[in-house]
Amino acid sequence: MQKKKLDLNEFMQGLVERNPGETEFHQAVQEVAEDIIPFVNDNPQYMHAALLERMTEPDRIISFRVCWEDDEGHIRVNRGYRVQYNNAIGPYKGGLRFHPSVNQSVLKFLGFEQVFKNSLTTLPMGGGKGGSDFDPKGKSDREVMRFCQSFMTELHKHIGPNRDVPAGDIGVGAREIGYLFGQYKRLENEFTGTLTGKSLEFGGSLIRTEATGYGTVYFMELMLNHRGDSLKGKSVVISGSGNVAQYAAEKVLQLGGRVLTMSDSSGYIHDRDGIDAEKLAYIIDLKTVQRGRISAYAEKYGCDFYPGEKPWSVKCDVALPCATQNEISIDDAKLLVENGIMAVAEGANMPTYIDAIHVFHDNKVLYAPGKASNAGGVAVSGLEMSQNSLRISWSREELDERLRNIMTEIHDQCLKYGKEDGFVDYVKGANLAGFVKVANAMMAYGVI
Ligand code: NDP
Ligand code: 2IT
Repeated sequence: MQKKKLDLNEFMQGLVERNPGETEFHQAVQEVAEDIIPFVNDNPQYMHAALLERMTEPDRIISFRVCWEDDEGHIRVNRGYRVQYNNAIGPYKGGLRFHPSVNQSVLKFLGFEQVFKNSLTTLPMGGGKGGSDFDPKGKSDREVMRFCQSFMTELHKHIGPNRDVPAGDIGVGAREIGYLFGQYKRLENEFTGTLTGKSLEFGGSLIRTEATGYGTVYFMELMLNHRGDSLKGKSVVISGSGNVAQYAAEKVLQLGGRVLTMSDSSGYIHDRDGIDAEKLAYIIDLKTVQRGRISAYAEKYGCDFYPGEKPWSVKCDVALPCATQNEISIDDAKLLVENGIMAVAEGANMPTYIDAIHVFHDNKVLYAPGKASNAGGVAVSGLEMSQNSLRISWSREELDERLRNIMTEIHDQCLKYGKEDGFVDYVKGANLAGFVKVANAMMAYGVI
């Protein structure tokens, strides 16, 4: 039977009806479908196999109650999830997010993006994402531990080194991974590489902490090099001050750029003298050890703090959004363009609204979507899995080299599928390259 060509609006209408209210998920699919639908219509083998329809439906979603006791003895209830999105090219792989905004829509968008991202890394990893609406902010270490143990008491049934390998994301760092892995190991009575982002003492990989931020900046440098330019001497605006933002800032400094801003959910700091290595060390301590607010930086170094604002009005050459989804609106994008922005690389997942992406494209701004530019984190997670399976650990230099090679391969794939008339559409490049590998694997399996 001949199948009718796909129409973007009709496709999206069906998706919205099947997934009511899941606006983040709709947005992530729309961004991909804008490129994939014309491609699928031109490549009937994918259209007849209903690949896009299949890839927009997760393999399964697990949702569960997480009960824990706070320090005052009150019983607390949160909701935990794991979205096992697609394992066509490897075990499900992706982070866990602990943040009050977590819901099914957010995790479906993240799981969907992860499938394409992991495909781009060249490593054999499927896509998944999970987490909880639990807020680690303001909780004691013991409360976080009790929550993590309860969360893992359910999650452990669904994960494993060849099934599903979670890692960190917003609100899940070394502390949480330690508690989660400890409980997993206790329940399974097995020491396997079932989580990544582990500490070095128990199977973690060098460079994993730095990988997402470093990889994002390597990707930015590759985009600029492709235009005959580099980061050296460029002014850089960064949002966020967590794991990704910290190591993006570090790599910018190493490559000779100037970091002007960082932020958290309460506002941003603008340091006109630049955030140097010493000031960055203060930020890393402030956010990871003291778990404080970014405004403390402004007090300490006497610079401006803008409560409740995002940093996009600061004039810069390069922007690195590294906080969360939907932080660059169409008006922010217009302002960045007016102020002469050259390039944007996403450290965060989906920080830019679709209409803002169009503004960057219309103005020939180099723009790298997160699924390409922030793939360094999950790539080094993949390398952590390899090291765990081999029961060895590679050196820092070797891992950094592998990370740089993977970012270069991702950039090459974007050029292959996204370069037209001298301009590189990195969104199209990443979407098509990510899609083809997963689609071909799914075709080989038949109708499942
Ligand atoms: P962290 O929890 O370490 O840091 C998150 C940062 O973003 C903090 O500065 C936080 O501020 C800020 N933030 C979080 N939510 C909001 C919000 N709703 N509004 C404004 N600011 C917010 O997380 P990561 O650095 O690990 O993650 C940052 C982004 O990078 C996320 O989009 C994540 O999905 C993505 N990512 C992470 C990878 C990783 O390996 N960790 C890999 C690839 C992508 P505050 O301290 O006030 O909460
Ligand atoms: O969004 C991401 O790629 C991550 N949070 C990292 C996932 C991982 O498995 O390392």
